[in-house]
Amino acid sequence: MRNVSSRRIACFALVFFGLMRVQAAEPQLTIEIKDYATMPMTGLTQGRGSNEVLLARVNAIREEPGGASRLFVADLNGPLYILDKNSKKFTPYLDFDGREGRSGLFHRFFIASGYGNGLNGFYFDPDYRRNGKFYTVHMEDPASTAAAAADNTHFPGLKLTGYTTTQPVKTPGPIQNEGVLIEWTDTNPSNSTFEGTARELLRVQLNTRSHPMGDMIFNPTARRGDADWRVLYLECGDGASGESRNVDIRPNPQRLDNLTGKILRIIPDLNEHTSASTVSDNGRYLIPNDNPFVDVPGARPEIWAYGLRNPHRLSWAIDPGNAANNRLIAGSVGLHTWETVNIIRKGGNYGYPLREGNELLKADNTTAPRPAADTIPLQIGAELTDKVVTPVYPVIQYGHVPSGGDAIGSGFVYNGKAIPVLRGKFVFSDITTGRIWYADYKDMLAADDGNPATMAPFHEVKIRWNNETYDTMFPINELTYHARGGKEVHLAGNGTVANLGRADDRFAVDANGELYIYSKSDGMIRQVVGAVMR
Ligand SMILES: [Ca+2]
Ligand SMILES: [Ca+2]
Repeated sequence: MRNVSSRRIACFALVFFGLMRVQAAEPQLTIEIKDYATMPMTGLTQGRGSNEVLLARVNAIREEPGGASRLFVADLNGPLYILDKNSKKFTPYLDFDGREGRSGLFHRFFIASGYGNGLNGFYFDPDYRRNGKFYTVHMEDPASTAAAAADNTHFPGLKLTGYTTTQPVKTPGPIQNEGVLIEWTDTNPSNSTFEGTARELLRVQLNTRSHPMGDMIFNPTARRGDADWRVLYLECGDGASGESRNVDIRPNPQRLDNLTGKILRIIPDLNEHTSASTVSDNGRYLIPNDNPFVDVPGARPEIWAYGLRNPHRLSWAIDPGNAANNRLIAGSVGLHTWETVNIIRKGGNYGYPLREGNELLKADNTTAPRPAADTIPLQIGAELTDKVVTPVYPVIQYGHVPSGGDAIGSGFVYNGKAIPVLRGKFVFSDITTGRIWYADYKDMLAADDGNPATMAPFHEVKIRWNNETYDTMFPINELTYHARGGKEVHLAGNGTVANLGRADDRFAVDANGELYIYSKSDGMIRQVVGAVMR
């Protein structure tokens, strides 16, 4: 009897101290968020499809350089706003939605279906304070019979003399969408209206409405005289070619003769780096001579990295001591199995659609263990070459499982000053579930080791909002969606893991590196105002 009791006590003690050990080894990070700004509603409180019922399709938030205290905010549905950081007032700056008699700029603008369609991307030129330049990416319907030219009727400050569209860069197979990159020059950045000129730089064919072109970024520590100064990194999704059963388009992310499923690197300004670049086919931008495929016959010289499905969010991790150690990070949405965070290497082949996460992706779109000889053919056109390359693998991956999610959002290595506990942490979201995780950036660097089996550990983050603590953003978004008048029972869209709709959450950073989280479902921008680890 005594033996049994002491065994029980010993057992209890083991469990108790075991739990203590687990708790001590795995402290819980909780971030505190506050409502920051309520987006003007561009969706419907009750509607059809997955896009209409998102209250505002906020998709990019960038702080104006130079300390003007203004955020520029893009809504996929068309508007580009200026948001005053003090008054929280939104001022419409440009509107891209010129469909069917609407008052915006582009009559072929497309938003009707596909989660990522509309005004997808917005970024300031690093020299914006001097030159007033910024860049946008939007989607157009090439089958539209509307006029292709921009229409400045409602934006008379836009001078269109000499404005012409470009020939689209061809993508093998049937085409549903075109992604359009435009450079804008505002001659007076100090006011809240646009006056100046625009140049279409690039137009890319996409096979379907899914996984378009969108996010872009400049290396934030590059200065005048550096090779990366004013050099634009632009992601282009695979247009859903890689999962297609149509074998004529399935290899597109692997083929170096097209721009889909790629990270691109170009110099938008024809007067920059002129001695270290060549002029693009369409004459509108320059291609740096140190891009990896400039000397490969048949390959598109714009390509910086490839073999990606939907690398829709880019960020830079900065080494303040040595800019050569800066790393470009891409979150890429997976098919049925793995969501991934990738450290982008020059010329890297990220394997898709022959790999997903660190597994083999088969022709039936299921995964299997990697082959013993882990190489894939170098492919430029329709035929394979006799060369092979070793794929580059993610540094973080999570599955489509109850503890995981459906679609990676965006993430940033926190570089701000207000919340010291977040420093050195890569904080990222899952779009549908509204889950938030962090990984230590040093673990991500360690996982970028050429070994597909090693990944950075990541840790779930809880969320404090209005004096309650939540496991995910989902209930916060759903409460707010209903509080703003949303009439649907659940949030819009599909998610296998999230089940009832999509929370639709992503992170952004301001000029000080402070974090914001924004959501399409409830059309809200929230600021991360604190964090505790205990
Ligand atoms: Ca202006
Ligand atoms: Ca690894």
